[in-house]
Amino acid sequence: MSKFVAWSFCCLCSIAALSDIRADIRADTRPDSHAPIGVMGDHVHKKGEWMLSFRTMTMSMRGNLQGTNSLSPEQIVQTQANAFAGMPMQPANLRVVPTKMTMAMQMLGAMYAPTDRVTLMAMTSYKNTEMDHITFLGGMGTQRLGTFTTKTSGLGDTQVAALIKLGAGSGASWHGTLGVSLPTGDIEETDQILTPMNMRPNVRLPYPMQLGSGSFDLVSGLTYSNHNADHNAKLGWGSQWRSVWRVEDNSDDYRLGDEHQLSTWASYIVAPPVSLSGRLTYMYKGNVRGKDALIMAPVQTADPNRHKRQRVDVGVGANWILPNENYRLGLEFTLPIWQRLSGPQMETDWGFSLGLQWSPSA
Ligand SMILES: [Cu+2]
Repeated sequence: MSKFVAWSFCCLCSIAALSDIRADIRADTRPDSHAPIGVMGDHVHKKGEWMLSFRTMTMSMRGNLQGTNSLSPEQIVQTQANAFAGMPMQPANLRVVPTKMTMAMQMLGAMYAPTDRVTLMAMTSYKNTEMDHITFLGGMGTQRLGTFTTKTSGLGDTQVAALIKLGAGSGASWHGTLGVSLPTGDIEETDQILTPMNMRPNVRLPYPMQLGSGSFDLVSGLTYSNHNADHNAKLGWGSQWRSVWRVEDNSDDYRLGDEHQLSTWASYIVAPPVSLSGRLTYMYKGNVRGKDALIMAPVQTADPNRHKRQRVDVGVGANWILPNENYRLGLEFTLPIWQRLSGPQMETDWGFSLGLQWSPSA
Protein backbone atom coordinates (compact mmCIF):
# COMPACT_ATOMS: atom_id res chain seq x y z
CA MET A 1 0.00 0.00 0.00
CA SER A 2 2.67 2.47 1.01
CA LYS A 3 4.52 1.49 -2.17
CA PHE A 4 1.43 2.31 -4.23
CA VAL A 5 1.06 5.69 -2.54
CA ALA A 6 4.73 6.42 -3.13
CA TRP A 7 4.41 5.49 -6.79
CA SER A 8 1.25 7.52 -7.26
CA PHE A 9 2.83 10.48 -5.57
CA CYS A 10 5.91 10.17 -7.72
CA CYS A 11 3.75 9.86 -10.86
CA LEU A 12 1.71 12.92 -9.98
CA CYS A 13 4.85 14.86 -9.24
CA SER A 14 6.37 13.94 -12.59
CA ILE A 15 3.22 14.88 -14.42
CA ALA A 16 3.04 18.14 -12.53
CA ALA A 17 6.71 18.81 -13.21
CA LEU A 18 6.32 17.88 -16.85
CA SER A 19 3.25 20.04 -17.36
CA ASP A 20 5.11 22.85 -15.63
CA ILE A 21 7.94 22.51 -18.11
CA ARG A 22 5.42 22.31 -20.91
CA ALA A 23 3.80 25.51 -19.71
CA ASP A 24 7.23 27.13 -19.53
CA ILE A 25 8.16 26.05 -23.03
CA ARG A 26 4.79 27.17 -24.28
CA ALA A 27 5.15 30.63 -22.71
CA ASP A 28 8.63 31.06 -24.18
CA THR A 29 7.73 29.81 -27.61
CA ARG A 30 4.66 31.95 -28.09
CA PRO A 31 5.42 34.14 -31.08
CA ASP A 32 3.81 37.07 -29.27
CA SER A 33 6.09 36.80 -26.21
CA HIS A 34 8.22 39.32 -28.08
CA ALA A 35 6.79 42.71 -29.12
CA PRO A 36 6.67 43.75 -32.80
CA ILE A 37 10.25 43.78 -34.13
CA GLY A 38 10.39 47.61 -34.32
CA VAL A 39 10.24 47.80 -30.49
CA MET A 40 13.65 47.72 -28.76
CA GLY A 41 14.32 46.07 -25.40
CA ASP A 42 10.79 44.71 -25.23
CA HIS A 43 11.48 41.47 -23.35
CA VAL A 44 13.70 40.11 -20.59
CA HIS A 45 15.37 36.71 -20.30
CA LYS A 46 15.62 34.13 -17.56
CA LYS A 47 18.89 33.62 -15.67
CA GLY A 48 21.64 32.24 -17.90
CA GLU A 49 19.77 32.77 -21.17
CA TRP A 50 21.29 34.73 -23.99
CA MET A 51 20.17 35.89 -27.40
CA LEU A 52 21.74 37.36 -30.53
CA SER A 53 19.78 39.47 -32.95
CA PHE A 54 20.16 41.08 -36.33
CA ARG A 55 17.80 43.78 -37.50
CA THR A 56 17.59 45.76 -40.66
CA MET A 57 15.52 48.95 -40.63
CA THR A 58 14.76 51.28 -43.51
CA MET A 59 13.07 54.64 -43.31
CA SER A 60 12.02 56.75 -46.23
CA MET A 61 11.24 60.46 -46.19
CA ARG A 62 9.82 62.45 -49.06
CA GLY A 63 8.54 66.02 -49.46
CA ASN A 64 8.47 68.78 -46.84
CA LEU A 65 6.08 69.93 -44.12
CA GLN A 66 5.80 73.14 -42.17
CA GLY A 67 3.70 72.24 -39.15
CA THR A 68 1.21 69.89 -40.77
CA ASN A 69 1.11 71.66 -44.16
CA SER A 70 3.13 70.51 -47.10
CA LEU A 71 5.39 73.01 -48.89
CA SER A 72 6.79 72.71 -52.41
CA PRO A 73 10.50 73.45 -53.03
CA GLU A 74 9.48 76.72 -54.74
CA GLN A 75 7.36 77.77 -51.75
CA ILE A 76 10.27 77.02 -49.42
CA VAL A 77 12.79 79.21 -51.25
CA GLN A 78 10.26 82.03 -51.55
CA THR A 79 8.98 82.05 -47.97
CA GLN A 80 11.47 80.41 -45.58
CA ALA A 81 14.25 82.51 -44.02
CA ASN A 82 17.81 81.24 -43.95
CA ALA A 83 19.01 80.97 -40.33
CA PHE A 84 22.48 82.13 -41.42
CA ALA A 85 21.28 85.26 -43.29
CA GLY A 86 23.66 88.17 -42.63
CA MET A 87 26.76 85.97 -42.50
CA PRO A 88 29.17 86.28 -45.47
CA MET A 89 27.80 84.71 -48.70
CA GLN A 90 24.51 83.73 -47.02
CA PRO A 91 21.23 84.56 -48.81
CA ALA A 92 18.12 85.80 -46.99
CA ASN A 93 16.04 82.70 -47.77
CA LEU A 94 16.71 78.99 -48.01
CA ARG A 95 18.12 78.08 -51.46
CA VAL A 96 18.71 74.34 -51.22
CA VAL A 97 15.76 72.02 -50.60
CA PRO A 98 16.02 68.34 -49.63
CA THR A 99 13.40 66.29 -51.44
CA LYS A 100 14.02 62.69 -50.45
CA MET A 101 15.96 60.83 -47.78
CA THR A 102 16.53 57.15 -47.20
CA MET A 103 18.09 55.81 -44.05
CA ALA A 104 19.01 52.16 -43.72
CA MET A 105 20.32 50.78 -40.46
CA GLN A 106 21.70 47.31 -39.75
CA MET A 107 21.69 46.50 -36.07
CA LEU A 108 23.53 43.77 -34.23
CA GLY A 109 22.38 43.03 -30.72
CA ALA A 110 23.15 40.71 -27.84
CA MET A 111 21.22 39.99 -24.65
CA TYR A 112 22.30 38.07 -21.58
CA ALA A 113 20.59 37.56 -18.24
CA PRO A 114 23.03 37.17 -15.32
CA THR A 115 20.04 36.86 -12.98
CA ASP A 116 16.29 36.46 -13.32
CA ARG A 117 15.87 40.10 -12.41
CA VAL A 118 18.42 41.69 -14.75
CA THR A 119 18.92 41.25 -18.50
CA LEU A 120 21.86 43.04 -20.09
CA MET A 121 21.64 44.27 -23.63
CA ALA A 122 24.11 45.73 -26.14
CA MET A 123 23.29 46.91 -29.61
CA THR A 124 25.37 48.53 -32.28
CA SER A 125 24.43 49.73 -35.74
CA TYR A 126 25.73 50.40 -39.21
CA LYS A 127 24.02 53.20 -41.12
CA ASN A 128 23.62 54.21 -44.76
CA THR A 129 21.95 57.55 -45.42
CA GLU A 130 21.20 59.26 -48.67
CA MET A 131 19.62 62.67 -49.29
CA ASP A 132 18.52 64.19 -52.61
CA HIS A 133 18.37 67.98 -53.01
CA ILE A 134 17.37 70.71 -55.44
CA THR A 135 19.59 73.82 -55.60
CA PHE A 136 18.01 77.10 -56.71
CA LEU A 137 20.14 79.59 -58.62
CA GLY A 138 21.54 82.67 -56.86
CA GLY A 139 20.16 84.61 -53.91
CA MET A 140 16.48 84.79 -54.94
CA GLY A 141 13.90 83.63 -57.45
CA THR A 142 12.65 80.17 -58.37
CA GLN A 143 15.04 79.11 -61.12
CA ARG A 144 16.33 75.60 -60.45
CA LEU A 145 20.09 75.28 -60.90
CA GLY A 146 20.39 71.52 -60.47
CA THR A 147 20.17 68.57 -58.12
CA PHE A 148 22.67 66.65 -56.01
CA THR A 149 22.74 63.73 -53.60
CA THR A 150 24.80 63.40 -50.43
CA LYS A 151 25.60 60.04 -48.86
CA THR A 152 27.13 58.83 -45.63
CA SER A 153 27.75 55.37 -44.27
CA GLY A 154 29.47 53.89 -41.26
CA LEU A 155 29.12 52.76 -37.70
CA GLY A 156 26.25 54.38 -35.79
CA ASP A 157 25.95 54.81 -32.01
CA THR A 158 26.03 51.81 -29.65
CA GLN A 159 23.61 51.25 -26.80
CA VAL A 160 24.25 49.27 -23.65
CA ALA A 161 21.40 48.86 -21.21
CA ALA A 162 20.10 46.89 -18.27
CA LEU A 163 16.51 45.69 -18.36
CA ILE A 164 15.28 45.30 -14.81
CA LYS A 165 12.29 43.13 -14.07
CA LEU A 166 9.91 45.03 -11.85
CA GLY A 167 7.05 42.62 -11.56
CA ALA A 168 5.21 39.71 -13.12
CA GLY A 169 2.02 37.80 -12.57
CA SER A 170 -0.87 36.15 -14.38
CA GLY A 171 0.63 36.66 -17.82
CA ALA A 172 1.69 40.25 -17.26
CA SER A 173 5.19 41.57 -16.76
CA TRP A 174 6.87 44.93 -16.18
CA HIS A 175 10.46 45.92 -16.70
CA GLY A 176 12.42 49.13 -16.62
CA THR A 177 15.26 50.06 -18.97
CA LEU A 178 18.30 52.08 -17.98
CA GLY A 179 21.21 52.50 -20.32
CA VAL A 180 23.75 54.61 -22.12
CA SER A 181 24.19 55.39 -25.80
CA LEU A 182 27.90 55.47 -26.63
CA PRO A 183 29.11 57.91 -29.30
CA THR A 184 30.56 55.37 -31.75
CA GLY A 185 29.00 57.12 -34.76
CA ASP A 186 30.99 59.83 -36.58
CA ILE A 187 29.64 63.41 -36.46
CA GLU A 188 32.09 64.97 -38.92
CA GLU A 189 31.01 63.34 -42.18
CA THR A 190 31.48 65.39 -45.34
CA ASP A 191 30.32 65.19 -48.93
CA GLN A 192 30.09 67.31 -52.06
CA ILE A 193 27.18 69.75 -52.45
CA LEU A 194 25.97 72.10 -55.20
CA THR A 195 25.77 75.72 -54.03
CA PRO A 196 23.39 78.41 -55.44
CA MET A 197 26.55 80.01 -56.94
CA ASN A 198 27.15 76.81 -58.94
CA MET A 199 30.16 75.63 -56.96
CA ARG A 200 30.73 72.09 -55.75
CA PRO A 201 32.66 72.22 -52.47
CA ASN A 202 33.10 69.37 -50.02
CA VAL A 203 31.51 70.43 -46.72
CA ARG A 204 30.55 69.03 -43.33
CA LEU A 205 27.03 67.66 -43.77
CA PRO A 206 23.98 68.84 -41.77
CA TYR A 207 22.84 67.07 -38.59
CA PRO A 208 20.46 64.45 -40.08
CA MET A 209 23.24 63.10 -42.30
CA GLN A 210 25.68 62.53 -39.42
CA LEU A 211 26.00 58.96 -38.12
CA GLY A 212 25.83 59.54 -34.37
CA SER A 213 25.01 62.05 -31.64
CA GLY A 214 28.64 62.60 -30.64
CA SER A 215 27.61 62.49 -26.97
CA PHE A 216 27.04 59.98 -24.20
CA ASP A 217 23.26 59.88 -23.92
CA LEU A 218 21.00 58.42 -21.28
CA VAL A 219 18.42 55.83 -22.32
CA SER A 220 15.42 55.09 -20.13
CA GLY A 221 12.20 53.21 -20.52
CA LEU A 222 9.38 51.22 -19.05
CA THR A 223 7.74 48.21 -20.71
CA TYR A 224 4.55 46.38 -19.88
CA SER A 225 3.50 43.25 -21.67
CA ASN A 226 0.72 40.76 -21.25
CA HIS A 227 0.69 37.40 -22.97
CA ASN A 228 -2.31 36.25 -21.03
CA ALA A 229 -2.21 33.75 -18.16
CA ASP A 230 -4.28 31.30 -20.23
CA HIS A 231 -1.84 29.55 -22.56
CA ASN A 232 -4.55 28.99 -25.12
CA ALA A 233 -5.48 32.65 -25.37
CA LYS A 234 -4.58 34.09 -28.73
CA LEU A 235 -4.51 37.76 -27.79
CA GLY A 236 -1.50 39.58 -26.31
CA TRP A 237 -0.72 43.24 -25.78
CA GLY A 238 1.87 45.60 -24.42
CA SER A 239 3.05 49.13 -24.08
CA GLN A 240 6.44 50.81 -23.92
CA TRP A 241 7.80 54.24 -23.09
CA ARG A 242 11.35 54.90 -24.19
CA SER A 243 13.47 58.08 -24.09
CA VAL A 244 16.93 59.15 -25.15
CA TRP A 245 18.17 62.08 -23.09
CA ARG A 246 21.04 64.15 -24.47
CA VAL A 247 22.76 65.10 -21.23
CA GLU A 248 25.98 66.65 -22.52
CA ASP A 249 27.30 68.65 -25.48
CA ASN A 250 29.48 66.79 -27.94
CA SER A 251 32.96 67.85 -29.06
CA ASP A 252 31.43 70.05 -31.78
CA ASP A 253 29.48 72.12 -29.21
CA TYR A 254 25.95 70.87 -29.67
CA ARG A 255 23.63 68.13 -28.57
CA LEU A 256 20.87 66.51 -30.58
CA GLY A 257 17.30 66.82 -29.35
CA ASP A 258 15.88 64.44 -26.75
CA GLU A 259 13.72 61.64 -28.13
CA HIS A 260 10.59 60.23 -26.52
CA GLN A 261 8.50 57.40 -27.78
CA LEU A 262 5.31 55.78 -26.54
CA SER A 263 4.19 52.58 -28.22
CA THR A 264 1.17 50.36 -27.67
CA TRP A 265 0.59 47.11 -29.48
CA ALA A 266 -1.74 44.16 -29.65
CA SER A 267 -1.03 40.78 -31.17
CA TYR A 268 -3.07 37.81 -32.24
CA ILE A 269 -1.84 34.25 -32.75
CA VAL A 270 -3.04 33.00 -36.13
CA ALA A 271 -1.13 29.69 -36.03
CA PRO A 272 0.93 28.28 -33.12
CA PRO A 273 4.24 29.71 -34.41
CA VAL A 274 2.85 32.92 -35.97
CA SER A 275 1.37 36.09 -34.51
CA LEU A 276 0.23 39.23 -36.28
CA SER A 277 0.47 42.62 -34.61
CA GLY A 278 -0.87 46.12 -34.79
CA ARG A 279 0.97 49.00 -33.12
CA LEU A 280 0.37 52.69 -32.50
CA THR A 281 3.44 54.84 -31.75
CA TYR A 282 3.79 58.47 -30.72
CA MET A 283 7.24 59.97 -31.27
CA TYR A 284 8.75 63.28 -30.20
CA LYS A 285 12.16 64.63 -31.09
CA GLY A 286 13.49 68.01 -29.97
CA ASN A 287 15.60 70.63 -31.72
CA VAL A 288 19.39 70.60 -31.80
CA ARG A 289 20.79 72.67 -28.93
CA GLY A 290 23.99 74.59 -29.63
CA LYS A 291 25.48 74.34 -33.09
CA ASP A 292 28.37 72.95 -35.07
CA ALA A 293 30.22 76.02 -36.43
CA LEU A 294 31.13 74.10 -39.59
CA ILE A 295 27.50 73.28 -40.48
CA MET A 296 26.33 76.39 -42.29
CA ALA A 297 24.34 76.43 -45.53
CA PRO A 298 21.05 77.91 -46.84
CA VAL A 299 19.30 74.58 -46.27
CA GLN A 300 16.76 73.69 -43.57
CA THR A 301 18.73 70.67 -42.27
CA ALA A 302 21.65 72.96 -41.23
CA ASP A 303 19.37 75.03 -38.94
CA PRO A 304 19.42 73.73 -35.31
CA ASN A 305 15.83 75.01 -34.86
CA ARG A 306 14.34 72.96 -37.67
CA HIS A 307 14.56 69.50 -36.11
CA LYS A 308 11.70 69.35 -33.61
CA ARG A 309 9.12 66.83 -34.75
CA GLN A 310 6.14 64.85 -33.52
CA ARG A 311 4.62 61.89 -35.28
CA VAL A 312 2.09 59.12 -34.85
CA ASP A 313 2.78 55.87 -36.69
CA VAL A 314 0.60 52.86 -37.33
CA GLY A 315 2.50 49.58 -37.62
CA VAL A 316 1.49 46.19 -38.94
CA GLY A 317 3.79 43.26 -38.25
CA ALA A 318 4.29 39.56 -37.80
CA ASN A 319 6.40 37.34 -35.51
CA TRP A 320 7.25 33.82 -36.57
CA ILE A 321 9.02 31.14 -34.55
CA LEU A 322 10.97 29.02 -37.03
CA PRO A 323 10.48 25.23 -36.85
CA ASN A 324 13.55 24.44 -34.69
CA GLU A 325 12.37 27.01 -32.12
CA ASN A 326 15.79 28.64 -31.62
CA TYR A 327 15.11 31.23 -34.28
CA ARG A 328 12.50 33.95 -34.46
CA LEU A 329 11.76 36.13 -37.43
CA GLY A 330 9.92 39.43 -37.12
CA LEU A 331 8.87 42.05 -39.59
CA GLU A 332 6.96 45.27 -39.29
CA PHE A 333 5.84 47.99 -41.66
CA THR A 334 5.00 51.45 -40.31
CA LEU A 335 3.11 54.35 -41.83
CA PRO A 336 2.73 57.79 -40.27
CA ILE A 337 -0.89 58.87 -39.82
CA TRP A 338 -0.05 62.29 -38.39
CA GLN A 339 3.08 64.44 -38.16
CA ARG A 340 3.80 67.97 -37.02
CA LEU A 341 7.23 69.36 -37.88
CA SER A 342 8.99 72.59 -36.88
CA GLY A 343 9.84 73.06 -40.47
CA PRO A 344 10.28 73.02 -43.14
CA GLN A 345 11.43 69.48 -42.51
CA MET A 346 11.21 66.34 -44.54
CA GLU A 347 8.09 64.29 -44.12
CA THR A 348 8.36 60.62 -43.10
CA ASP A 349 6.88 58.35 -45.74
CA TRP A 350 7.24 54.81 -44.37
CA GLY A 351 9.42 52.51 -42.31
CA PHE A 352 10.23 48.83 -42.48
CA SER A 353 11.98 46.52 -40.01
CA LEU A 354 13.06 42.94 -40.42
CA GLY A 355 14.79 41.01 -37.66
CA LEU A 356 16.18 37.59 -36.88
CA GLN A 357 16.71 36.53 -33.28
CA TRP A 358 18.61 33.48 -32.15
CA SER A 359 18.60 32.02 -28.67
CA PRO A 360 20.16 28.61 -27.93
CA SER A 361 17.75 26.19 -26.29
CA ALA A 362 18.30 25.79 -22.59
CU1 LIG B 1 16.16 38.68 -26.14
